Amino acid sequence: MNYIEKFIKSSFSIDKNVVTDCFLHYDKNRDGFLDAHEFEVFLNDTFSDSGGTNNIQYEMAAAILKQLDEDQDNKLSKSEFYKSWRYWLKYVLNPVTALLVIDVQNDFINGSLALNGYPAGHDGYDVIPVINKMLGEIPFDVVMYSKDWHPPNHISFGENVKLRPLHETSKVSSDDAKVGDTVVFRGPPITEQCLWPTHCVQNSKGAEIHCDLKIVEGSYVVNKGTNPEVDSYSAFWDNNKLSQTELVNLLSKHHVTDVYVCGLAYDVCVGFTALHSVEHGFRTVFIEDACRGVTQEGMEKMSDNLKGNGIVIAQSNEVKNLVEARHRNLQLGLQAAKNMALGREMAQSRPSVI
Ligand code: VGL
Ligand code: ZN
Repeated sequence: MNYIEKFIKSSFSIDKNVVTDCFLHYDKNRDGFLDAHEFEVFLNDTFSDSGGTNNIQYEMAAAILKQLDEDQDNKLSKSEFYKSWRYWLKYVLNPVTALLVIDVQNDFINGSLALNGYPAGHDGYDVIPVINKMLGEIPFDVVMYSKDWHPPNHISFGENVKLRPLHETSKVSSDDAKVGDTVVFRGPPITEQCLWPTHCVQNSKGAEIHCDLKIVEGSYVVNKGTNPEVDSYSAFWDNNKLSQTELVNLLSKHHVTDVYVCGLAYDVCVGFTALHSVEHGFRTVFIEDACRGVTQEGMEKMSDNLKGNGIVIAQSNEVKNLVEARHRNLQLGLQAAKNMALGREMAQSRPSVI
């Protein structure tokens, strides 16, 4: 057991003596600061999973230090360390987790938009046993299922292309437009739209969550894509970012820090939900083997996009250790540090109340 493990249990109480002991342990040269090297050793102990060591990249350590280091002198004072314990390490060691299960609906499995008819040739059904296993074994604090939930006159349906005028920049005319094409609607706002077959129509059989998916007690369902004028790949914002579902409020109400996403489809709705999740400041994990996609190229592009935005790509067999904070991932550590720095900046810029 490394030194930091001994402190984990006290991380809720944030006993000053415990924090001081920890600080002294890592302040090897006893100068009253954790310098960049000493901090790296601390990170190495904190972010190793119980099994082995996890090689801290130097840049990652520097990036985390930069966020925690209030006066930017490239070392942590005792007071900066206390604050970091309270507002950063606490969340690293005790995350509040949510699993978002995106659009595991009949239409994407054996209905009008069944993934097995698309270039990647994936079978949407295959996510179900993977997700059910996680739901049975992993103590997520919150579980949420999203449903693509379109009205019959929805803008994304190929058969509706003539319901709205196209913009002059549209490369395809309404007479030629077919499913699979991308058109541009005049709006306002001007809206680029990939045309899909009619799918997930509200209250239809195709819009139901597949009956083999486990629905846990106390979970939530969020509908998306309900506005006929705009598509919504993400379960947070619509594609034009004009409105949000209740999802972010729901997660905030539960004090969720970490969002895990899975479901259908990798390169469309799961991917965009993950991107918006990290944009909201949630530490975000994309569970790759619990997703299936539309095209190989789309999935590769999405994967790069996710990584470039600080989202952790994990496999389902790694999730339990992450959720229980036995495995502590550095990238997620960096996100928590950024959130702490943001909170500090907001507190400093807030006008004081008289
Ligand atoms: C989706 C295409 C159209 C999805 C929804 O859930 O990934 N894809 N609408
Ligand atoms: Zn849709």
